[in-house]
Amino acid sequence: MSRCRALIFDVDGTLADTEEAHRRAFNQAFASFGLEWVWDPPLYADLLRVTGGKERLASYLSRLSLPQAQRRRLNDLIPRIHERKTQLYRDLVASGGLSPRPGVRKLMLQAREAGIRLAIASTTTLGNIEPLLTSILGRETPGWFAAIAAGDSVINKKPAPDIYNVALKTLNLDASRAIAIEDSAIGVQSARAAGLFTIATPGSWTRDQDFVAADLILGSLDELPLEGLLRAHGAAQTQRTEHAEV
Ligand code: XBP
Ligand code: MG
Repeated sequence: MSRCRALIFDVDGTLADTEEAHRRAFNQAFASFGLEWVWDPPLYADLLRVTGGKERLASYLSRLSLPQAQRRRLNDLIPRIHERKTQLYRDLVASGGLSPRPGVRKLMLQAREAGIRLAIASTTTLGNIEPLLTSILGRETPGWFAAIAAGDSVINKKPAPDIYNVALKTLNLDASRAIAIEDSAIGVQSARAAGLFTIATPGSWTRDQDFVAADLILGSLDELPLEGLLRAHGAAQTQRTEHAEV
């Protein structure tokens, strides 16, 4: 029997396929600062190995060969570029082109009906989350979440476990009592490092990554109802307890 009391969702790529909107917002922000940087899809897929927009920008900058004074000036500009990118991203989200990935809404409704709490653990900027939830799932949905852990509330972003630990602390739950849902290998690493049973639902940007660390891999959340997820969680917990006792 599963003792799961919460589902903790990642955001980008898990709730919706948002990375194209992030990519476009980055490129629009670069243009507005007169920078000739263009992050095309293959480059962006590679840059996704660094989570967090500001960290991603710093990592990109470190790849460029630049005179020291210019590097310093651009490094100092990162917070402003990122602030602009965040505005542009929210505008794109508000324009309404995004939809939830299959099964997301149904799973949330099933969990609410079963008295299982919902939470979020994401590296994206905290202020991006409410507009996204409102846009893809409906105006009332931000209120469905008992914990929203995001962005700069931790120093070490995914793959570190910190953001999941913040969510668990807010929920006042041990890791064994929750399930994490992720779309990327880095996210799975983060959730597993926090001790969570972790379901991977790879998306368009992450399909080719290595999900060996995940407890369960699904094409989408539509593939298994809540009951099935709880059964898999219960079986894994029993196995872990037996393993610990040997
Ligand atoms: C995915 C990310 C995010 C976004 C950018 O986060 O890496 O950093 O690409 O967001 P998750 P910001 O899958 O954990 O939600 O620019 O707001 O940092
Ligand atoms: Mg993600």
